Amino acid sequence: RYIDQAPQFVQLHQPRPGASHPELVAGLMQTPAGISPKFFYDALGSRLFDAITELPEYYPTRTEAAVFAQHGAGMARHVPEGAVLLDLGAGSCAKAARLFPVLRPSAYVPVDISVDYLRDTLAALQQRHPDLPMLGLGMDFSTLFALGADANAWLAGRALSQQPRVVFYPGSSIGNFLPDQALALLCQAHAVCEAGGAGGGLLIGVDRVKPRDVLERAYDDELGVTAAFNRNLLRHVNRLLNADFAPAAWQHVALFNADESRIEMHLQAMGTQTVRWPGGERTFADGERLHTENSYKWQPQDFAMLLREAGFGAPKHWTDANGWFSVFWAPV
Ligand code: AVI
Repeated sequence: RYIDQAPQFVQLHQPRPGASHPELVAGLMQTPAGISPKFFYDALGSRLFDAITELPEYYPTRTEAAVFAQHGAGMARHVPEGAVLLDLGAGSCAKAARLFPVLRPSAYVPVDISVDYLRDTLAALQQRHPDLPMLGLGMDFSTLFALGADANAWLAGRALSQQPRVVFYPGSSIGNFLPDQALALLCQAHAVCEAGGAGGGLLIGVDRVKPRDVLERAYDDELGVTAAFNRNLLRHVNRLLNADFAPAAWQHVALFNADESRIEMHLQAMGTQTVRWPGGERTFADGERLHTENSYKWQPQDFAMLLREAGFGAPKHWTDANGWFSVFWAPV
């Protein structure tokens, strides 16, 4: 039994202050400049994102929750019981925890880049579920998602290597990847599932195309929480690179690019801005934009094709009454 034990943790990667971060610097030097949205999620950024999910304008979280609440029993007919539940971008772990009674996993393996945040939330969750083995994986799965030797040894040590694996990827975070990158990540998820016992697969939430005003309000809320989330990225970059961005001098911009089927978030320089860091600097003209995020909105038939391309079998699909958000089950 696994009682009163602190969850175990494997830290594979965490962005560190003082490291060189060539990817960040290259993005800052490009025209137009860009920063990967994974840098939103320092400890404050993770909390700001949790606040976003409470906003009346931000429909995805509550719409997805309604799809799970309404169709959870139907999903459970396809998703195997007793699986190892791998939760990508777990954050507060709340969404997966709500599914424990339906999916009855044999182990819970949350994966998140924001290691300190995950450590806290997972410790609290382990207290509430003392019998469920939990392993936190602190890693940046956006570049490579694979279980390392430590995680495989942890599963083997609990005789869980041949349990089916269910990769849970809710929240439409797949939308934050360019379609080619999304396909690469889905292929990796497929390989991870395939390495476990029969019956595994991917349970994934995907945001859908809808009227522009609904989309743009969701990413530019009245209270300015999303604006703070966007600007907090600059504080995180300041810490990582020892740079001197002045967050208050950057305006939050969110717009729907219908040709690309994506919300784009940018930070727009208010006045000329010169940003310096050890070994480099970049001057931004007044009004110049720094691209911080894409959030793709999919048509369900296109996403189903992407899943098939990644190697999954015929997917099942559930949605809400408005057809705003979809949850797919894609078997290995
Ligand atoms: C995490 N991800 C799915 C969110 C989204 O909707 O693309 C991130 C976010 N950006 C602004 N608001 C929320």
